[in-house]
Amino acid sequence: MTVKTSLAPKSRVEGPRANDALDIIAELDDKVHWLSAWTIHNANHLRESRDGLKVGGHQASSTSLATILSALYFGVLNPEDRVAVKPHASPVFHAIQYLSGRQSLDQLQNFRAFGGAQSYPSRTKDKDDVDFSTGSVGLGVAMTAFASIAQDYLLAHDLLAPERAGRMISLLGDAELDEGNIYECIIEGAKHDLRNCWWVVDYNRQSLDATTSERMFLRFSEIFTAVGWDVITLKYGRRLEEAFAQPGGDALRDWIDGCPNDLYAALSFQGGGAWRARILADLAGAPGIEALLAQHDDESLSGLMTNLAGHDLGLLLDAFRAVRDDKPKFFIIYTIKGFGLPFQGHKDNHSGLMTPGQMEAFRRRMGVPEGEEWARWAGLPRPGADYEAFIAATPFAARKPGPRAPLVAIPDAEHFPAPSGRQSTQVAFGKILNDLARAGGPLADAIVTTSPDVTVSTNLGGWVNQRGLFSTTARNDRFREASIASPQRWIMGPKGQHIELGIAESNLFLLLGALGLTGELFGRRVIPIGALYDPFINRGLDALNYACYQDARFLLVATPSGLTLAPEGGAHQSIHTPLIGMAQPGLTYFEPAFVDELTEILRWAFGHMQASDGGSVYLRLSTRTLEQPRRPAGADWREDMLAGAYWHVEPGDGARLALAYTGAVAPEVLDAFAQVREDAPDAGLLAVPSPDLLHRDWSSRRDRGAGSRVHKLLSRLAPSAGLVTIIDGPPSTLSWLGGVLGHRVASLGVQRFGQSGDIPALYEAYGLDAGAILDAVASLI
Ligand SMILES: Cc1ncc(C[n+]2csc(CCOP(=O)(O)OP(=O)(O)O)c2C)c(N)n1
Ligand SMILES: [Mg+2]
Repeated sequence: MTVKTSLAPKSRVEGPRANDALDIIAELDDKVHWLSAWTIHNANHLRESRDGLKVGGHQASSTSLATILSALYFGVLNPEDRVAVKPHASPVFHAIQYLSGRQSLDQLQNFRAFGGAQSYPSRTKDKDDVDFSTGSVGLGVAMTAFASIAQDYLLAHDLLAPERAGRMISLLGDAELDEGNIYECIIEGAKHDLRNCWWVVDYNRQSLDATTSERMFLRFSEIFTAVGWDVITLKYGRRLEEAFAQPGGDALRDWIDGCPNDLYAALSFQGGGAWRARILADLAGAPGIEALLAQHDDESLSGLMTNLAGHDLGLLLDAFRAVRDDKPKFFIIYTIKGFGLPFQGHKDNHSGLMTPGQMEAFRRRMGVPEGEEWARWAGLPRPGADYEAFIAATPFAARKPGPRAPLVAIPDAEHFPAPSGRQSTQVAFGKILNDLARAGGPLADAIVTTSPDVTVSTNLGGWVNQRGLFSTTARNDRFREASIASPQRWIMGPKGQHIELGIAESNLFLLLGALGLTGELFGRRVIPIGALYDPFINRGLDALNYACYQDARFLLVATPSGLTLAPEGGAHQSIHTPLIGMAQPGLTYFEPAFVDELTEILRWAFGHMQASDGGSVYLRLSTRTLEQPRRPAGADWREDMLAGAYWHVEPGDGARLALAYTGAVAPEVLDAFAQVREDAPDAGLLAVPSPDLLHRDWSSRRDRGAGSRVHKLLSRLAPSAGLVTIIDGPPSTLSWLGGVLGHRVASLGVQRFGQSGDIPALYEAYGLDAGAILDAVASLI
């Protein structure tokens, strides 16, 4: 089976009304230009300012992309298509939504204000229908590719009907192409037969600081062609093409083709007189050129010379509608930054704002009546009802919010048996997934795992053996066919449930982001699980943050972690990841020591990932094998554990001492604790599998934490008690416990880079062994 053939693009605005439609879209596009500039102007010059800060917004970046966006939304997009809009063209997106009746005036008037439309399109914060958040450049771009792979996964698993599939489209700035994650993404795309993905570059040859390097379009073209994309370059608008067809036109075209970016930009800023002088000087004596330029006064010449493809609506519509296949498309569309505004082409225009005087001139030029600046149709040549009817008939208008994706049932606790005997949390995690795969059921069928080339070493092998690798085409395991012994059985096909990635952690988080949004984007939920080495979270951190910012739901299993990775040394031992886990919104961090904790956490996580007020979950696991605890009969530790901490050994009331620990350092803690109890028999031992949940509950309360879970737990101790905290990670993960009730605290953890060794040597050197714990106890007593 292959999923390659099922989806053809379907543009529906065509046929006899096409010319009329072009005029209407052009009129709407004028309004989009106006409203986006006005929205920014209002935020900066008209709305009351309480703090005197410049509000900002990007008039130059917006006008650069406006016509491309108008073409897409009013003439090309289908309801199933999903779009990532260049972050600083947010006002254009909101203007289009406003004209389409999907955005309120109040939101536009409060652009960049608290509760108003966001500076950059935001799935979670904007009130209109943003498909993908953008902001950190490059990430929204790659997100569309991974969303397309996620869509193919759903199609192949019969979770999405082919007619519900769409094109995943990114509108990006040319400087975004400097971000390395773009290239990691397209390499991965090539491996996964990426399709139905368009990247549309607003090629204005300006970044934030300056005009960009020459002839990069050639390099981009080569790179994208090499990884299997169709590259479509749209350079000149039709007015310029007509000029090129006249006598002198060839010379003019050659001159523009050879014109350096900065000169072209500077002339665009200077206008008709400067264009004329420069071209006549450079092309003196070229036949026909003088007559060609003489047809235009300065204003007309300026319009002609800036008539690039990205500002030619008809050309754009034709180009987008000409796409008939699902091969990925890379559009390089020439534009002018600040097009039509007084600072067009100026190298400093990125954050330029029109002055009130310039805005007034712009209003008059756009034919917007004074006092009707916000009115949807004011100044346009037709009655408003015509525009409303037109927009209502566009294909995109048929987009409706879908019902909430159905929940995936989570099996009862007895289906999550805790593997017994000496275990590491990493091995136990692999076994639990393996058992789930074998037992089958809705949860096992909904899980999709992924890993950046560490599937085997993070112990997902058993799961993959049973559920196979996802690939749009079937492929057998040749090693197996040749009877070569291997514990791994890598059978690939459209029904596989593991997506194997190359070693690029940024791709892992973007894929988790896309898979974690399938419920929202495609109406069907999958349960994504990503496995990687804990230290390499840092490599993909911005993409992780980005996935969480969009409220994507996934389980991140990071293993091994900390100094317990002993012989692997300092390059692989993670230190500060617990603080990432605590500080990252949208992500709940757990670091269980024991397997019975892990199974409880996993069941909770599968629910939390699906709850409307839930989020993603990060498990920091270890390869260290630990003796599993025998819990006293009837002990009820589970509820406290899932809230972050429980008394592993209850303290006596008013006890003078407690140890609090997180994770795989448990054996040293238990050893030290046994010795402590000889002198202080009422001392308590607090297990803290989620410093994150515990801290969040405590710090988010307005009663200074008095009603918090940790307050209740620590109230068992005497006010003067000492508290020793221990984690194979930053001591600050737990040191705050001393602030809850003012207990004296000594915090042990790792504050220097690691190195090779065995665990006893490292824990001794870094002050985490039983001796160090006892020393800390002594210092408090
Ligand atoms: C990761 C990241 N780094 C830096 C920025 C700040 N920044 C915003 S836009 C931009 C460059 C804009 O150039 P381009 O992508 O060409 O867009 P244009 O405005 O020219 O359309 C930069 C550096 C950012 N948003 N994200
Ligand atoms: Mg640019």
